[in-house]
Amino acid sequence: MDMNEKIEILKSEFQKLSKDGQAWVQHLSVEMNKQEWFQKLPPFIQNIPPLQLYVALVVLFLTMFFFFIVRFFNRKTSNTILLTGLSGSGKTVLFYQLRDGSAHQGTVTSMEPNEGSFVLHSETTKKGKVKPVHLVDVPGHSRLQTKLDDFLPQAAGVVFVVDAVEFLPKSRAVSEYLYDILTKASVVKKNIPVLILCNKVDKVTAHTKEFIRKQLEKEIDKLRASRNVVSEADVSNEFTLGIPGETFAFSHCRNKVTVAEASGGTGEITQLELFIREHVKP
Ligand SMILES: Nc1nc2c(ncn2[C@@H]2O[C@H](COP(=O)(O)OP(=O)(O)OP(=O)(O)O)[C@@H](O)[C@H]2O)c(=O)[nH]1
Ligand SMILES: [Mg+2]
Repeated sequence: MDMNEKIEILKSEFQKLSKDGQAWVQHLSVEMNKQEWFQKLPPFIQNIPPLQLYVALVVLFLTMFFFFIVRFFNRKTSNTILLTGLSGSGKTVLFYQLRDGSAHQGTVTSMEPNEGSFVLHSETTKKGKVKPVHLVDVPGHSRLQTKLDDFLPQAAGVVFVVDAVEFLPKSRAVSEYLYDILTKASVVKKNIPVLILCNKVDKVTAHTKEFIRKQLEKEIDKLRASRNVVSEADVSNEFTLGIPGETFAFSHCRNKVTVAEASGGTGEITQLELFIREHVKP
């Protein structure tokens, strides 16, 4: 073996050694990381056999998945729409328009919720199977407004009917009732959509929906200030409305709040039907 050959062999040996060394150092640092990570876990977990740990994780995941599915379908399958609003705003007339396509002249102040499950009158000519809507007309009389709480947990949507003709003299009472609905835990937590329906637009003296929306936002802003003072004293489960420090707007609500027009008297209820079918799929 000449000198050159010896040098070559030495070189390759050295290269091999340094490669092994590098790999060994890498392996060591990974192992150390693993151990450090493992040591950070609480001792009782370190003592659990890995198989049990995996089973527990799988069970936890499946349970979460199950709850998610149940919630998802519960919400999607609800077909209840509530008609609310002050007495005389025209809820019962709207109820009959939706069901029969006629106004049933001569309705009186309702004393009981008016309930029914049916396919909307305008859809009766449609071919194929249409999912019925469960409609509840909750009386507007102040002593009967509490009936609303019985139906809210199952609601897919709430229609808040406002008399657009007699709006100004009643605007304070209208705002108070709407404020109560928008701050209810069952509405906020379940993100129930609310449609403010300005009714009786067949009359020339009816206010526009834009005017009514602005007035309501102003009134609710005032109410918010006065009610916040009260609710600091007695702890209630109600939610506060809007963004603190900003003038109230319906767009600040977590749930969707929209405004539309209708005339139960003349049967102009397209926007109402669209809202219903947006939240109760046919
Ligand atoms: N001009 C006009 N009048 C209407 C309209 N809808 C309802 N009305 C009248 O408003 C009055 C009250 O209507 P209702 O449907 O009984 O009101 P409600 O909201 O059910 O009232 P409560 O049952 O007391 O909560 C009736 O005299 C109706 O004829 C409408 O679109 N246009
Ligand atoms: Mg009624």
